[in-house]
Amino acid sequence: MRDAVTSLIKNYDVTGRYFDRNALDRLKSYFETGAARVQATAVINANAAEIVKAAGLRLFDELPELIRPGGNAYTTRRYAACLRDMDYYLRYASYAVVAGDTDVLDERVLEGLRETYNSLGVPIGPTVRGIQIMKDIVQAQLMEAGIAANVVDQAFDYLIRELSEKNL
Ligand SMILES: CCC1=C(C)/C(=C/C2=NC(=C\c3[nH]c(/C=C4\NC(=O)[C@H](C)[C@H]4CC)c(C)c3CCC(=O)O)/C(CCC(=O)O)=C2C)NC1=O
Repeated sequence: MRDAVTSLIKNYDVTGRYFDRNALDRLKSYFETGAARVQATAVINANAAEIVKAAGLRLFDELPELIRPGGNAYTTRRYAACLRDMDYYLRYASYAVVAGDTDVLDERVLEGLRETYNSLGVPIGPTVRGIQIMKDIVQAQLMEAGIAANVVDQAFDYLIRELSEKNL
């Protein structure tokens, strides 16, 4: 599992190069945003349960068929599984925010997920929507706390993009 620094080291070491201007710019940005990324994670941690709950309510409000008979989140067990998945996405997104890298998402979350979801009939589009709603809620909380909200973009956008693309 890699963070922004170890990813760069890996990429440059493969070809035996010293860091160039581009690498140094990326390192600079990683360190300059460090405090904001840690603060953003603290906000996510402190509000995780509330974020997941609010996002779930909003998602089922927008797409009520999910929790009606025949919907994938219908029955208490599947409703709970859905919210648990949202909690996974939020927690792993918070790790990726700290790491400044999406490798943890590939390794721990996205690997094999599509196959699992397809075999269980878990709909991808609504899952992606749920992640988008969590991103919106987190960003609103960060703005309220005076923390640069864009530090969470990379992590959430990566989850959204990877999940969407793999199922088109
Ligand atoms: C940390 C990495 C990780 C992920 C991501 C993960 C996801 C994951 N979600 C699952 C199920 C599920 N996931 C959902 C989710 C939803 N259904 C909907 O309609 C909504 C759109 C959506 C919520 C937003 C549901 C309902 C199930 C249960 C499906 C079933 O058992 O029929 C399963 C099958 C096994 C189980 O039920 O626990 C896995 C592995 N597990 C992991 O270890």
